[in-house]
Amino acid sequence: MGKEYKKTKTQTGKVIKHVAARFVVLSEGKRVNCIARKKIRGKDYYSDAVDEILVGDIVEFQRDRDVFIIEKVLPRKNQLLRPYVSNIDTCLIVISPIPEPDFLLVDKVIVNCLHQGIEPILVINKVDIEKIDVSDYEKICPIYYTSANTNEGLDLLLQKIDGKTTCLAGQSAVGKSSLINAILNNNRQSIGELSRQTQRGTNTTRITEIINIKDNTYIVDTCGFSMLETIDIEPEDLRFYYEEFEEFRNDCKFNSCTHINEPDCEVLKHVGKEISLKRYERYKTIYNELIERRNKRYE
Ligand SMILES: Nc1nc2c(ncn2[C@@H]2O[C@H](COP(=O)(O)OP(=O)(O)OP(=O)(O)O)[C@@H](O)[C@H]2O)c(=O)[nH]1
Ligand SMILES: [Mg+2]
Ligand SMILES: [Zn+2]
Repeated sequence: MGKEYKKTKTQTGKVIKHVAARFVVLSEGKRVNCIARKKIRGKDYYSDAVDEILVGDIVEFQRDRDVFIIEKVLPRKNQLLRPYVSNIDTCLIVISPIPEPDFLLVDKVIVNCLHQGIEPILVINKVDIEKIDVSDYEKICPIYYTSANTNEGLDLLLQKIDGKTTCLAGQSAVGKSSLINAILNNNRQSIGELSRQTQRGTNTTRITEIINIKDNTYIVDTCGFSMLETIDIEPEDLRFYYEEFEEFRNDCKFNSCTHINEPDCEVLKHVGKEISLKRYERYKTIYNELIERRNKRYE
């Protein structure tokens, strides 16, 4: 028996691709083809934390004879449904002048991101056509202006997501795939190719690949609006995801004030001033949707 048949030391890497029973793990700059140890795929392996291996997972693997086997999935920072990936650090919420932005969707994604420990970043794409006014978001999240056509703003954006794993959210045709392609600046993934790959994007379809831009920087493309899975929070907790309420909420009469219709609500007094009226109205819309959903649950 040659030396190469011996079990080797444990290595760590990130799962960047999943096809059938094979996983591509990026480890120290090398792509390693791995398979999973059977027990990992059962729910009992890691209590309820891990029930399978997802793209985005950090895994430990070992060489066993001539195959590499994933032995362990390290605890996840988060796990998304759409896209179906784990360990996301930042989310680029892309809007553009065409199609016209839907800020209710933007706000829902922001809440969802904050809930999952993901930093939301607003990306205003297609600035070569027109710049959209997003002053409502200046205090809410970082804002980047880009054009996938002229490459404007791409360097700054790339700096922001350096060393992170990033997903994209945004209506169809705002330019998510174009931005990735412009960033990659090559034709490794054509727009058409990416669309085909993710177009089956129902809730259950898994994303098969995350793109390694450089070193520890990864990006996940998604088709259409993602990060919109039902916001898993109670309506009463929605207020905590609105940064602009923070400086006023301690002065509301009630600690439990949701700033909807309680008496002596300090937050309400600042709507239309420090607090954007439109953001506040959309807050109420999301609040009511969450109430409705809860009522349905108990019907
Ligand atoms: N003028 C202009 N057009 C752009 C820009 N970015 C993308 N486009 C165009 O917008 C269209 C849609 O771009 P995609 O990158 O496919 O959009 P997407 O967000 O990935 O769409 P889905 O995959 O359907 O969700 C294409 O025709 C692009 O050429 C930009 O910065 N400026
Ligand atoms: Mg796309
Ligand atoms: Zn209040």
